[in-house]
Amino acid sequence: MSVETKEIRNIAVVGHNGTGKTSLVEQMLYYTGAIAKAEKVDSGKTVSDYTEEEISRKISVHTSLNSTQWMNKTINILDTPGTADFVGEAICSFRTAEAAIMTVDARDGAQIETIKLWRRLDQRKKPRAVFINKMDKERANSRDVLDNLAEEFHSNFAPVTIPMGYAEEFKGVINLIENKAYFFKENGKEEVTDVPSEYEENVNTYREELIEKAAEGSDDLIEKYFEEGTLSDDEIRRGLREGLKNDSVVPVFVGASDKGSGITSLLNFISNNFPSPEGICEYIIKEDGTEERNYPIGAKSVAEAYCFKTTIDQFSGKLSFIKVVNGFVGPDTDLYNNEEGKKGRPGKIYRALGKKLIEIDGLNAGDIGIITKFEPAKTNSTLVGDAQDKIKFMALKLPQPIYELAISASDKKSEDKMNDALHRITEEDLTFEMKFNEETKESIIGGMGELHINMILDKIREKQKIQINTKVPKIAYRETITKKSGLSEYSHKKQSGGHGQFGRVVIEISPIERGQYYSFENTVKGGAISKGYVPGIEKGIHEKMEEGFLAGYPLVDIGVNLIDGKEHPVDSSEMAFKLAAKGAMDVALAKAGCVLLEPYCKLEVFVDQEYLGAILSDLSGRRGRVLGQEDMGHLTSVKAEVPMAELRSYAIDLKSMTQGSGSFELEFDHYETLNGKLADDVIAEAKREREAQENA
Ligand SMILES: Nc1nc2c(ncn2[C@@H]2O[C@H](COP(=O)(O)OP(=O)(O)OP(=O)(O)O)[C@@H](O)[C@H]2O)c(=O)[nH]1
Ligand SMILES: [Mg+2]
Repeated sequence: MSVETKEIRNIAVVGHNGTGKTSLVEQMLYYTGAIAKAEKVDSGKTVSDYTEEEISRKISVHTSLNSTQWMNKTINILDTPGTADFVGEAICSFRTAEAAIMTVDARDGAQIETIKLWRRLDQRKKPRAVFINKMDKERANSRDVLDNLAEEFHSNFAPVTIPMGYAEEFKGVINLIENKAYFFKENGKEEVTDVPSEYEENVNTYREELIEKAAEGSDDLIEKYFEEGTLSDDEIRRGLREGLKNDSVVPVFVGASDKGSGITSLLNFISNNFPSPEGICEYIIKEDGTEERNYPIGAKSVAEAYCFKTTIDQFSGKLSFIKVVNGFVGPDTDLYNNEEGKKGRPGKIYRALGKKLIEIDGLNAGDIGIITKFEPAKTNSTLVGDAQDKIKFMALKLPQPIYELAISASDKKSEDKMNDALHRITEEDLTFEMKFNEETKESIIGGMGELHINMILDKIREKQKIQINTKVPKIAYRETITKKSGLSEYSHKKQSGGHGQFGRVVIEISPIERGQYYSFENTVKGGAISKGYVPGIEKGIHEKMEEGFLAGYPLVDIGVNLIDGKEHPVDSSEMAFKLAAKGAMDVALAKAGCVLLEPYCKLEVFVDQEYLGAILSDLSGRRGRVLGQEDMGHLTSVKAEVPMAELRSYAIDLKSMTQGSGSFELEFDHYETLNGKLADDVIAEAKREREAQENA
């Protein structure tokens, strides 16, 4: 049934890979009665990891939506993958949920993805809690993790639950605000008791810490705490609730998610203290194109929603995950995608439990649900109930692909199948890109890492029964000139039977500003060339610019001045002038100091400090220029400019240099001149390829 805005809790469960997010969600669903039995991830039967690739690899790959009820609240839980290759899925969940739960391994504290995800949450000022998981493991130590988190992130971490024992001795958790002990029962739910006396001292110490941190939630509580040295139970709750909402306090829970420990306290806290969507501001795009976070959920009655995720389900077809920001969206609501001029009615509205869809009567402001086969929706689109409504919600900000491959199939039919399948994936997964590189004539796919790309290709190979070949993409070098050519002339003459061909062109070429590509000036005097032949000349110049001069890469940033020429009353034609212009370009280019340009990327690498030295020396070996470094707890981020040619296997190399822990972001930045032996190699390689093609 539809739920009032203030009764909704939207939560993104995020964290380093393998820290127990899916297990935690499974237990939350079990405790709240949404499912009859909690399964282990390794069994391949959890609600949330339901796709083939998730079951076979035992990791989450997609964000799943799971709705359940607890204490009269509807909790929409987005279970996200922790593996960096699928960060796009985590980002779409941040955008949508009002708060996050970060799972942290009780043995390891903040790991690389914890730190990176934390930074992403900081950028969005997203309220968050921490769940310190796997207390049942050897070496688990929640005290160390709390200290480590405080050191890494400088937030006010307020312990809400603390463990009773650890590793084999782990018995459950004590809830410091309820003052109750929750013993976990193997394959059952938690048993609540009074706090056993042996833990009293521990409880008192941690309660002091809780009160001190909860006070940070609001100015009047800080004052009261300073004056009186303590807070009442109600004030502690208020401090946590307000502090969580304004991101000044981070409540911390402990447990063992796949044993079902620590779950009740977390659920109680979510229902009582996590923010409802009511009045929380969404980001919109203003008319001038800038973004603003000033659009409170539930402030208007007209239906307004956005689509934050699309998947293609083999049975239900296209599923659009939507969040309603205002009004009500029911099966009969007219929804317009005004940007694309499309309109439709959802027909049916669903909540979800992983792959299971549960039909409901509709979604109020703040709620999240799914509509099927709804053509007007695609990821990032704004959907509104009024054709005149111009509101536009901000699109997801996703990182650029960092790993690219050139692909081809064995024959035309397979190629079509491959392209269709890949195209469908680009609709679902906005961190996956597919393009044809005009300059290198290759089909390129790009994604967030080797795993991401391999998984997509494996799936297509298997489903479509086609062979897909991959290779390292060619670098899109370019060519340009470094000086003026001086006058350069060429005559195209041919005498064959009847009409001959004649055209003479005199040009001068000169370098123009980087990024301007091409300019053309006609300074021919006294009608030496009729106007009608000039388009032919420009065509010839364009063709030459595309063909290149040194190594077959496109020429750029060249200004051409057409100075003089000659025509013949009978033998001249547009074609003759085109060929003459190409010839004149060859003459000019030979005199204009032609060089290769190579693409450079802006690179940001995130590594543990212990690998910093190795990373920096590796970057200099890759001709990189380090622009700066920034400490992020025990991680360091290194920003650098590096030639793209040196980064083609960086996704793999960085993993091996950092034992799998390092990661990076990458975007194309600019072109720079390539000289010397490296340039000679590129030119020689191009020549070899040309000859091989000619001989083939
Ligand atoms: N001993 C123990 N194992 C756990 C606990 N929680 C999860 N695990 C195990 O740790 C592994 C990873 O758990 P998942 O729930 O898949 O972790 P995740 O964070 O969802 O992983 P990704 O989604 O791939 O990032 C599985 O084998 C779980 O059974 C726990 O509290 N104790
Ligand atoms: Mg998972």
